[in-house]
Amino acid sequence: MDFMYNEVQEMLKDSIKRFVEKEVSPHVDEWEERMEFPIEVMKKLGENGFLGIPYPEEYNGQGLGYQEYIIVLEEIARASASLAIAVAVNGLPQLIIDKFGNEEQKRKYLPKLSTAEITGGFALTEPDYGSDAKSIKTFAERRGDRYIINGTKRFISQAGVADLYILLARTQNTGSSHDITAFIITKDMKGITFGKKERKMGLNATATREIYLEDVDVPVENVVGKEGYGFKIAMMALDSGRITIAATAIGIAEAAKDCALRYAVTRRQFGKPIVEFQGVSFPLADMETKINAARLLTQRAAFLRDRGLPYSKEAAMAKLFATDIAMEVTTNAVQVMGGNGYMKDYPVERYMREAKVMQIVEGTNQIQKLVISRHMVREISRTL
Ligand code: COS
Repeated sequence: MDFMYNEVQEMLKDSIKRFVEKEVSPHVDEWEERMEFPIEVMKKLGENGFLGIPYPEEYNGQGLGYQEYIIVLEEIARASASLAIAVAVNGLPQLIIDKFGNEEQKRKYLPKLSTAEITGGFALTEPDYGSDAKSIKTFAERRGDRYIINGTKRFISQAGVADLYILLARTQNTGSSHDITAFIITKDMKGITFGKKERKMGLNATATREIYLEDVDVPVENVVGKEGYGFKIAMMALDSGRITIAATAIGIAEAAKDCALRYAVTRRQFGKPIVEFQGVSFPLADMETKINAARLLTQRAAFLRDRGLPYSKEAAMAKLFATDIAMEVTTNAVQVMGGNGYMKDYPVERYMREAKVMQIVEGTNQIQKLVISRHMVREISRTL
């Protein structure tokens, strides 16, 4: 086990930091205010290789791993959680096509997703089925070499912005998770429309919309993996996605801690910097400790994934812990900064709003506890 970044990881951290300072940080307030997604910056991330980090070089990837990918996500999230989430969401079709797609699908889509020539999304959730993902109702009826898909997807990040989506739909109606199939659908397909932009607590630069599918005619070659294998594909993708959400949450927490710390050493009350009061310095110490612990958990999940070892429980633990501490850290950062923390003149109130959704996306933290405890029961059962 090695707790130091290697040379490649150090270089990557430096280059993404420089990119973020130049292309992201100066514009974040404007993107959030105008609720506009910076697609041109996403494209620059792609052109600079940051979107293809854990994918094979033959498909325009960097041939690295999740340990490198989370370095990039954390740095982006320190400046813009909206952009980090868009990168993480783009990663779901990337990893699904990379892991489960056939050669033709990989050649057709992976290089473009890695360079952001096209961007991607993931459509699982429906108005009536969120945590209970295996009960989705969107239906794909097989007719010869086509599927006709009808249904509604809800809370889809980047819907309307992304060009391509991995969409989960039932292909049978027995109620089993084995009825679900993963499809590649594209924005331009006839019968696909998008709902209004949802008004959200945070991440306002990203678009969240419903997707309506009315007799969408999808060729059989757009099935990813096999018919009936979609639920497992979605679950495995979410295992990886949870690592990216943990990294995003750590980025938000780091940014909040930095802001609070800078404030605490410069703000004076009762004749001295407020950091000299334990009521301020101890919460800062807790922030630093918990952020570091969350990063270690996240790095461990990424380490296991990169080695092809089981990591589902570790990814859930990383997501649970990192997002919970991001909520705690951002809330306490606002508190350390008092009235100024509550004002929009400082970014900590935004970090607090952004941290909240991290406890919800890619499986609520209650679902993470379900996943973790089921693994624990399975592990102990083997010894009984
Ligand atoms: N990897 C591979 N297969 C998995 C898996 C995983 N991580 N998790 C579940 N499966 C498989 C199970 O092995 C089971 O397969 P078999 O029927 O062949 O035995 C099948 O999937 C059904 O699993 P399970 O019975 O555990 O399903 P449940 O409905 O009880 O629970 C949860 C699954 C709740 C964990 C799942 O629905 C979930 O993660 N929900 C949250 C969804 C989510 O994260 N949404 C976010 C929106 S997308 S951003």
